[in-house]
Amino acid sequence: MSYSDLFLSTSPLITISGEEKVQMFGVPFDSTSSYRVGSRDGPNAFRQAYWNIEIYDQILKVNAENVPVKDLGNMNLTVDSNYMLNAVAKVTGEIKQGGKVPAIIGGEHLLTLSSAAQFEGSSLLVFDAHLDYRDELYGLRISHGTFLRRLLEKVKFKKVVHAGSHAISEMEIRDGRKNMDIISSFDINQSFDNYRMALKDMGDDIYVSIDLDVVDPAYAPGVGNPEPGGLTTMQILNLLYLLKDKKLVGFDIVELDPYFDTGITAPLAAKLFSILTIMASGKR
Ligand SMILES: [Mn+2]
Repeated sequence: MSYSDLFLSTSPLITISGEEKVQMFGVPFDSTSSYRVGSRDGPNAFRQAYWNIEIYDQILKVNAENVPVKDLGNMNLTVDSNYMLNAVAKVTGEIKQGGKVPAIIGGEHLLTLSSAAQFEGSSLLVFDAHLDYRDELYGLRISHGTFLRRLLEKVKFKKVVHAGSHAISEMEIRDGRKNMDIISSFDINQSFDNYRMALKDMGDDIYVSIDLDVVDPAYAPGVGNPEPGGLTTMQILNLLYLLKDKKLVGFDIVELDPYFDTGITAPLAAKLFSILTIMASGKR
């Protein structure tokens, strides 16, 4: 029996059959969420949106409906962080070992602590309103508000770039700066130059993690911790298109909370997924 047999169930899936490069799974987990819970139901809201948007890409000139994807289903429901982190590490590692690109839909950002850890030596690109670089949050050292600090304590990446921040603490920016390039949403709103420059030093292999709260609540209300001052939809799309010559080794899209969505955020998550899937499949 494989880890995916052990940890994943199958229910309405977005599999597009063929010789796939990308294998996705959902992580219905939100038990360290510090504000609005509900992202445990993000993966299925994402799938529903994915089947209902147009996924021909006008920039990449590729129809994502013709790009094979295997949907492995959702991880077993749990409220135990250690169970979730172990399962995500094992399944992500198994997908990687099989020569495929893991794509993970959250669920809260804590899952990235395990998924990105499978790609030591690659570069890490995080889009997030928050730095998630606290030492602890509400009594937890393992939390969606501390994951990036925990990750960088144990895993050595070639380079770490954090893009789109607009909700940070002084301690996080002071400590975080030592280990990563931090490019705020305000900076990006002025110019993409710093982002382009940072990408140059990242090498080819990049793991991408997108917390949907990097996008302004006007464009993405369905998240756990909305913060005003975020990117526009067009900005996040254009930032992703700049990755088209990179090799995406894995990616995740997290913090989709359907209970606060108004039909906007899930389709955005689906659109971001289709772009990353086309690029990760080498079709661009
Ligand atoms: Mn986050």
